[in-house]
Amino acid sequence: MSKKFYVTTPIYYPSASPHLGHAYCTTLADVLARGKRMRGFDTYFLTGLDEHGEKIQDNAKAKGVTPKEFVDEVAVKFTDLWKIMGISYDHFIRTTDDYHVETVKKIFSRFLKQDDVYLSSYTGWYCVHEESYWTETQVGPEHLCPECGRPVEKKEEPAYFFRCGKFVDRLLKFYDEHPDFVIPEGRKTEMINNFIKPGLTDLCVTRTTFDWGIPVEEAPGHVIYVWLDALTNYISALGYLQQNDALFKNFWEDPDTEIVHVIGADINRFHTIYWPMFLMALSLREPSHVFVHGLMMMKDGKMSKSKGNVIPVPPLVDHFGVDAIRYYLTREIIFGQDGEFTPEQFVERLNVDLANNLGNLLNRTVSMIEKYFGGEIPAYEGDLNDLDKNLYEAARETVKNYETLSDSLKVTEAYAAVMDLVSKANKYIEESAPWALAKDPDKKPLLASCMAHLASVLFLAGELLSPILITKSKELFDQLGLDEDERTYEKAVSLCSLGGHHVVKGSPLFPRLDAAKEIEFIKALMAAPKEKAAA
Ligand code: ME8
Repeated sequence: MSKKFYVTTPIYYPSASPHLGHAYCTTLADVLARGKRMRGFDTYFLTGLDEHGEKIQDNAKAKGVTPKEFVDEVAVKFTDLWKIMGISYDHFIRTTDDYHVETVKKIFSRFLKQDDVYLSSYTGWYCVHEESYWTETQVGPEHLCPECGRPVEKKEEPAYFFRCGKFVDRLLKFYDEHPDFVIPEGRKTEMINNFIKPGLTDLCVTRTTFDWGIPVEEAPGHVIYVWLDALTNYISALGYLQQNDALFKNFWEDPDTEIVHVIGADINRFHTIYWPMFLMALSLREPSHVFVHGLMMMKDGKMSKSKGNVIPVPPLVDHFGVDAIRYYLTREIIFGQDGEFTPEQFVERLNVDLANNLGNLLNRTVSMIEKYFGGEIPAYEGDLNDLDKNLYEAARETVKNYETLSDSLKVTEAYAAVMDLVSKANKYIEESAPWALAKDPDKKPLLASCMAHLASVLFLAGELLSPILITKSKELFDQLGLDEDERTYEKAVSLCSLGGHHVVKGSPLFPRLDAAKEIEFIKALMAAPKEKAAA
């Protein structure tokens, strides 16, 4: 198993402020990155912005600023959001960054030299909103964009094209040899049936009708068209074709690095068809996985800035705390499926899982250790009965499942497994009935064993959940009286004895929410007027 991990999010369009949909994808990638770092993997986590293109140019014009001024302003909103969401990226790329521009130009020159791109003229149905050309069949008799449903326009212009036909057989062979390249696999079948089988048309990679893009040195008037520019970010950020390419060597060139692109289903085609082809043309290795997550939906369809039905994240974080939002995003939408955001489910999820399950387990355990043992965690002296033994077995099993599930990118399931252990620990309290054991002095060893087991399992749960609960896991460790240097993955998974540690009761980790009040609060946020991206 490789000990190097490179994870990326899409680079978002800074056409309007980020919303919960962007936070969803970025949080998933962050949870993956933190989970791997926690387990000692050499990890690199990239996110950023896709700043070129006609839409940005139009938005800037409408605002009376230059495109660069426009993107500079929105970029701060993204970096500010990632700060409050605790996103632990190693690098934030902007496609207007000089090093990226340099790499893209070099790649285009190489494609030109290799005859992978050629000059032609393009006539097609173009959707300004999706920045995509579509075929006659795709737009249908009504000439509507198959992605967003808006009217498309017929366009003709000189353009360079990437020869997809040259790579299609290699791509299919690659799919065959790497059945887990696209996760979930159904997303690959979609690509084969909808795009490859009907006959893949060559991809337009330059444009001449706007100039907000990377200029093509060899063909004045052409700018690199959005997807070649955007997809290259995954390697330009590491220094590909630049003087300092140490990161590229370490993370991309090493065939053992696990490379994961986390994306939404809307951009699947670009990541699973064209990106591998570009890499083949460059004789570079392919990513290990493209992880296609579902979309966050609202009652009226996909949450999106052009619809204006977005939920702003800062007031949510401010009100519920960063950990609660991170937990909701990771846990609620099952990976690979779309999920609808409703205030009712949001509050319910936080109350059931965080307040009633995890918060309650910590609260009860710390209170009992105070009450029965003066606050000192008793030493573990073996599993004294079947209940103890079963709990530790479940804990060991959880670690195994957690690792396997997170390594196969089943993020929701990995954390659900940990929460399941927390439920088992609560049940263990009911079954062990420590309050009854406490009444009989002969049962003191059993009582001690129960507390020792609970403390170790809480330490384990806190550690496994720490990639999500980035602040509350620390509070949990504080309440268990753990020193900073003891809070390691190895120690937590060893289920070692915490005997002798002094618990420190704190405020509840996740106080129970007043559902009616909180639902009203979220509904008011949803109803507040929002900025709408020009479409
Ligand atoms: O497509 N639910 O940028 P973009 C979940 N620049 N995820 C959502 C979402 C929602 N409602 N809305 C957006 C682009 N996303 C290109 C990408 S990559 C080389 C270039 C997330 O700003 C989701 O991950 O439109 C989706 O794929 C991405 O934002 C699209 O972001």
